[in-house]
Amino acid sequence: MSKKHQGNENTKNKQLNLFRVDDRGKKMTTNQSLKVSEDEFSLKAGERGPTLMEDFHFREKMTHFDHERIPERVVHARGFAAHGEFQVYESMRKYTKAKFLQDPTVKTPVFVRFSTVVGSRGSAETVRDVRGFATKFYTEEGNYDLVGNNIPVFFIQDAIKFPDLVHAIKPEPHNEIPQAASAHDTFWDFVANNQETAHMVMWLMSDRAIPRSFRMMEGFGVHTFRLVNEQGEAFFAKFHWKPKLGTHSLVWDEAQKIAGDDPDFHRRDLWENIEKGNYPEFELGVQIIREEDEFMFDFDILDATKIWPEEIVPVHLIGKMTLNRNVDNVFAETEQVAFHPGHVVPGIDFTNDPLLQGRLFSYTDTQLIRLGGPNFHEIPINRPVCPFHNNQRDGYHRQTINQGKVSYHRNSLAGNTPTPVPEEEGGFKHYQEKVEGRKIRSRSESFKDHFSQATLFWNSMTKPEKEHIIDAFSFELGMVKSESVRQQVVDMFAHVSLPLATTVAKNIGVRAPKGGGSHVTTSSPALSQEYTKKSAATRKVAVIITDGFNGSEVGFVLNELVKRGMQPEIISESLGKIQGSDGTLLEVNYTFLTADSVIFDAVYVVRGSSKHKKFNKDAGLFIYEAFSHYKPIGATHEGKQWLESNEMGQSPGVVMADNLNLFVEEFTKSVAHHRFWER
Ligand code: HDD
Repeated sequence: MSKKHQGNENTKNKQLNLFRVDDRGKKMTTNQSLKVSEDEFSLKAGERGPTLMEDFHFREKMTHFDHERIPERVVHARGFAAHGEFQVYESMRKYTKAKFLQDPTVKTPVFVRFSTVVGSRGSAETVRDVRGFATKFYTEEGNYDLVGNNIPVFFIQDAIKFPDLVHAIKPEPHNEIPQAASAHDTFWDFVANNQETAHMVMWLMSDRAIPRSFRMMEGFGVHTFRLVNEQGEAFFAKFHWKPKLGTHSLVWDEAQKIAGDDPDFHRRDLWENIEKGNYPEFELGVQIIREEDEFMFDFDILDATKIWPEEIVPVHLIGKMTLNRNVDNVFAETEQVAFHPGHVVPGIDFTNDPLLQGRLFSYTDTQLIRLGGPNFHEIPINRPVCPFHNNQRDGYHRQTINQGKVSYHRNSLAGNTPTPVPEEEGGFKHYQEKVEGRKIRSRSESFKDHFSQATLFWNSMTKPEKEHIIDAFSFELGMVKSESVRQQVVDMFAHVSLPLATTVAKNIGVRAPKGGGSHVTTSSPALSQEYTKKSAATRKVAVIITDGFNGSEVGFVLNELVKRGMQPEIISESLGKIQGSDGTLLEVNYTFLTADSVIFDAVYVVRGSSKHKKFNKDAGLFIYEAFSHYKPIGATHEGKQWLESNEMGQSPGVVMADNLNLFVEEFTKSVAHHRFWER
């Protein structure tokens, strides 16, 4: 077992170990294990002659290369994943018999893949989009997949519209533009003509769609699922993931710049923090509604465009997931993992949500083409940690060698095995919901209110959050060429908020909506990110410094920041070392060429006594950009004099103090505060 995996020997990790190969220090062979004597020159008829067909080594190497790619996911193509473990806080016996939710001492291995939805596999990560949050629990009763997003509702109510939605939001087919963006005609045409999208679009235009980090976003199962206990009682349930670091976002200008600066920003952040031991933690929350209360609400609980406001149905935190290990190989694990909302365990069941019902078909279907056949469950990352036995056989890439001649049920030759398992012994039995109805293609009346919760969301935003939503609509619709579509969207969102639609109309050059307005006056504070957890832990601080700084004092501050969990990085004119006035040497991590302010959460300006003109210019631009993105800025020593001499010095979130202990305390608080919108 390699060093990376020592001390992390859960059932899944042990299983994966059977498949891991380390090629380092080994002799080269072909795939048939024939030792290779030459790998640089193909076999030729004479040194300047043609390559020979006989060259099996060349053919094998080239053929394998030619077939290296598989189709990317039709949505959620760009993703990044990590391993971890989940533990329940206390038994959930009252609601569900799912084994992994019973015993607080049991650690269930998990694999989580985060993703954007629209962009292709190589697209930038900080684009405005929904983020996928898919978790595979390797339980002792088989795999359970919670295939969620970072937004708790969805665009459409019925899965039959999914291909239309995706065609509308993906790059337009005639020129394949724009990549990884919803700011174009076909998406907004879809929105205006499918008004069930209203609620989700409000979330998409909010800061939720540009998360600061995968580690700082919520996850939601979206659908109403069913929990079933040992006594056969059922409860409606919604699942939530709550990040321990709180829910935080970027600002739009910053997100766009990062997309160019570091298209891998989110995966780098996840990868680096796991490597450093800053393991991301998410608490699992459930909302429960009793069966008899199904019709108590002013929304239909089967409608995936609706939330259950947390103030009405509280979220109970029932356990914690910790992501503590990066993958060994992105293709083998992240790319080949196959999620499916239909992968359930006894105690977790479905409802008639028509979006969920359609998903139950789509995921296996897509894996068949993407992973090339029906045996994708045998790929190491997809294998359950408990054995599987049935009469399914053969197909592309079959690896299991099933022994014996019987592959059918019922049989006498194998004693009628494998045997179905009665429910009392752990066999999955579908919840026996009574269903009655005529075959019909239509939408229930109870699904037809598309605007009330969109307004609830709008009402729940703080002033800066509302401004960001207006800006986002104005940007996205500003990119729409069809004036008719722009007008339709404005008229539609007038039913969510008249002030919102009127302001946007002005920004995008269409007439103000004639009708509209909403009667909804309630709000749900849980929807605003303003009230989320705030912490300075793991925040990246850019330290702007050059020669001639006060070595011992700056050393003290940097140490204190690290003690408080922050990650300071030294930025100066060139790589190498800078020297303090007392001879202290500091290693430079980035130059102004290799790092921009957008990849940091905060700036600490020290400066130093050196008077390099270029340093002053580059540092000035760097600091001002961070300032304009509302970021915390701290300054001591020469940096302080510098900030005092311009308007920034007087602004909120700019911390300066002569007393260094006080400085560290105040700066830590402002880093935890994340952004200072009042600037
Ligand atoms: Fe989906 C992938 C989440 C609706 C069809 N979906 C996919 C992934 C996530 C979600 C996180 C990526 C999984 C991974 O990382 O491999 N999808 C959702 C959520 C939805 C949703 C939260 C609404 C509540 N999806 C949805 C519908 C359909 C699909 C209605 C089709 C009927 N989704 C797919 C898919 C994908 C997929 C085409 C592409 C790759 C894959 O499944 O494995 O089958």
